[in-house]
Amino acid sequence: GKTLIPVLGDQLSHDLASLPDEDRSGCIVLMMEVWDEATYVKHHKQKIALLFSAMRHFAAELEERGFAVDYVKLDDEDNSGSFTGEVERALKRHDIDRIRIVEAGERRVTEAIEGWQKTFDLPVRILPDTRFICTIDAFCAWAQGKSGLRMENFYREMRKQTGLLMDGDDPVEERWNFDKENRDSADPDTKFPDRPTFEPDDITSEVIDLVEERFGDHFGTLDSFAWPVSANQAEEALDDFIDNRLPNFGATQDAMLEGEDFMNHALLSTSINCGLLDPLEVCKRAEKAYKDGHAPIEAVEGFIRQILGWREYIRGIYWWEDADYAEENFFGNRRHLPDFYWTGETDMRCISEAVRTTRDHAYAHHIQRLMVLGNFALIAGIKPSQVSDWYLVVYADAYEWVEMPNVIGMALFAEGGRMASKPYCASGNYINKMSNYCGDCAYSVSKKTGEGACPFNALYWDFLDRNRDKLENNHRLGRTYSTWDRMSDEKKDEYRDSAANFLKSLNPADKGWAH
Ligand code: FAD
Ligand code: DLZ
Ligand code: SF4
Repeated sequence: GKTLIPVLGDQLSHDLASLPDEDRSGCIVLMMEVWDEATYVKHHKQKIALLFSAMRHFAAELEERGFAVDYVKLDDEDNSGSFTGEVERALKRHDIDRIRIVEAGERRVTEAIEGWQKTFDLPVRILPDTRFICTIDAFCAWAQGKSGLRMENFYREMRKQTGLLMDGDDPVEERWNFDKENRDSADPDTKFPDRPTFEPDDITSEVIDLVEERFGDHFGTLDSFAWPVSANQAEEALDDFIDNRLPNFGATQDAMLEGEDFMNHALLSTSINCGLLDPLEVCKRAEKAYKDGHAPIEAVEGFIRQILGWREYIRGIYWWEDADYAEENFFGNRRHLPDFYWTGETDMRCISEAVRTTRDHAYAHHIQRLMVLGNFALIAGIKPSQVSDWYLVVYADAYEWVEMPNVIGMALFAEGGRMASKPYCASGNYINKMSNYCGDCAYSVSKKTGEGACPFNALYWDFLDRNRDKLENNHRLGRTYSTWDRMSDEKKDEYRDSAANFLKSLNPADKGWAH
């Protein structure tokens, strides 16, 4: 018999551990478009189109390389709709005596795979995903026994382990971290390079029609679909980033500008996360740009930190945490997610802009995700699991392993601070400093309370006030609480009343509270 090698939608890498380098005749690769995966949350249309198109391109490449590929399309008759159902059908089509698969990125799928050996009465070998730079075991060994799991410490270990930006045992230019140089706002007149776009070819066009037809009620538009869908295109996108945007990546990393949806961001997460680009290779390319004098250290270090540091750390945290991570709710928040996360219909300019780019591109850059959409959900007290589900739906780069720690741990502080040393809460002042949204906003950012005041201002203080018992011992918030304590009782009440009025408008009475 042969070996069945199921390849999942985010495993589209030619060096995937389950794919043999030689003797391809002994195996059959199984790829499956299945209803369960496309709808376990109602993913943004562009995310489904990206995955299906990338899967079809990858299958064609495997065939060119001599693999026998059994590809199940969504509309194939008898498609059972699930991974397990499709493996079962494949076992009937072929003479198979064992299964080999790379571990899945998400718990839900991992659990299904772990049941196969028993269900099918065949040996099932589950291999570690070698595309990550740090294995799950190595991360857990690092995390074991530590009181705080700070990204910075993990990142330094990874720098030493990989030798990236190292000079022997020391960091190049004698500093680990150039964050201080990377906190500028952006001049509204800045001309940013155009985003590289990849026109839909026949495969992508067919998939786009399929998605429109079968997932028409899902969030988002397909009109501006321009993501790389093959390894070659992703490589082009990487070249474009290194040449045109990496040199300025650092400086405006935290900035936001109206109508500038991409700025100097890499736009590489969709490709890395489904396997079209290898994260370590991406880091090496950036390091080379530094060594060649093409990009400065603060840009390159800032970029490598995101991938070698943040991305690997986030993935480790996902597997380090328990299965109930999804339900963490440190502040006990029960407010429903407001409709404007879907419609964009709000007078808050920063939010309507972030929702617009999310709808149009299945993308928003990091500071929009963290300091606008995430910050609002945090200070307005939205139920974390609802926020997390929203993020999993709307971004083309979202898989539970990366979305969940970013939302539950980083943006919402919903696990009580195992990841972040303080909540990323901010008033309108921060958004005004880092963007040009406030000038065009119906609200006034300089007005603290009352009619027409920026809602972030009162929500910020109200958040700190109502969660005082949970936060006041956090030494990084000591000064903030002193500022609050110095306010008059009258002022404090104005903040509380403003926040209460605004929150009332968010929660129509008929909707009640989340449980
Ligand atoms: P750049 O800003 O140019 O960064 C370069 C690369 O670094 C990215 O491609 C990505 O691979 C990596 N990276 C940077 N920050 C992170 C991070 N915090 N976690 C993991 N990787 C990181 N990223 C996802 O890939 N999927 C998600 O579902 C996701 N959800 C997020 C939710 C919230 C609330 C927040 C605050 C962040 C989230 N991120 C997520 C991280 C980050 O915002 C995106 O990776 C980034 O915006 C992708 O765009 P880019 O490729 O232009 O990234
Ligand atoms: C995200 C996604 C979607 C929308 N559809 C599929 C699919 O039809 N077939 C598939 O193999 N993978 C899909 N994926 C990606 C999977 O959800 C991803 O492989 C798992 O989350 C990994 O645990
Ligand atoms: Fe956002 Fe407030 Fe600025 Fe309006 S004034 S854009 S709501 S921060």
